[in-house]
Amino acid sequence: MKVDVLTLFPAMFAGPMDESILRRAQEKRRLELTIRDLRDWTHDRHRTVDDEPYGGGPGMVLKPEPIFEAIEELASETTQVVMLSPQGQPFRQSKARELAEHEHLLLLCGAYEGFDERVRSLVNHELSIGDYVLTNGALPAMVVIDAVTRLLPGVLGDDASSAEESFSENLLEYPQYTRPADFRGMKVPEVLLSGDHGAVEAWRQEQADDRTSQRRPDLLKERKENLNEGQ
Ligand code: 9WO
Repeated sequence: MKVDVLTLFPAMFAGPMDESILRRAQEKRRLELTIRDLRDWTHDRHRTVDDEPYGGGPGMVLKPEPIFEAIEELASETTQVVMLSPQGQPFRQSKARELAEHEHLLLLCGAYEGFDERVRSLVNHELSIGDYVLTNGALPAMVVIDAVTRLLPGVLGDDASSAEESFSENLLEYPQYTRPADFRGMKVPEVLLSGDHGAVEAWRQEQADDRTSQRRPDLLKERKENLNEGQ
């Protein structure tokens, strides 16, 4: 998969995108990631990318010209243009799976007060990673890259990928433990030491259901609806 990122802050991507799974995915040529500075598509001495909002109001708005020129240069018929924005649909694992099926993603990172509305005419997906105020769209773009890259064939080992498959969008993970069995008097549940795989599986399912109903009843509701619909 090829991923191009259009941002005003390329340097923000240096650390996270060069470590761990994302680094290995690039070394294994499963991911071709290019971080691009939006200012490279400006033509004035000051490399202007923003301007005051029509109608007045605080802050500045990202101009359409540089973004249109960049997309027209970088996108092809196999490209999915993804806008990261507080106004986008919530980014979920199902969307990560959908995006992982495409050959080329072009991620647009917002800044200032956001994009000129006309940019949305070129966008295939508009995504938000959550309802909180951020500095710009760089971190959300990294979240999307991380979630999608893990789903690419050959990126995760077999065990990890099966763990990925076990993740159900509507169920929280069960509690995890590792050595020592007794840490400062806090003991690992006996069932996990029993060697009874059936009992372990049943305990994990029960724990996941309990944890989900206590912490995320919204997910449980959606899970029941999906099960009723036979999904
Ligand atoms: C404004 C806002 C309003 C109501 C609820 C949440 C909110 N978040 C923001 C916000 O983060 N403002 C922006 C910061 C202004 C445009 C540049 N910034 C930004 C955030 N670009 N993209 C994002 C973003 C946030 C969450 N998910 C994806 C992208």
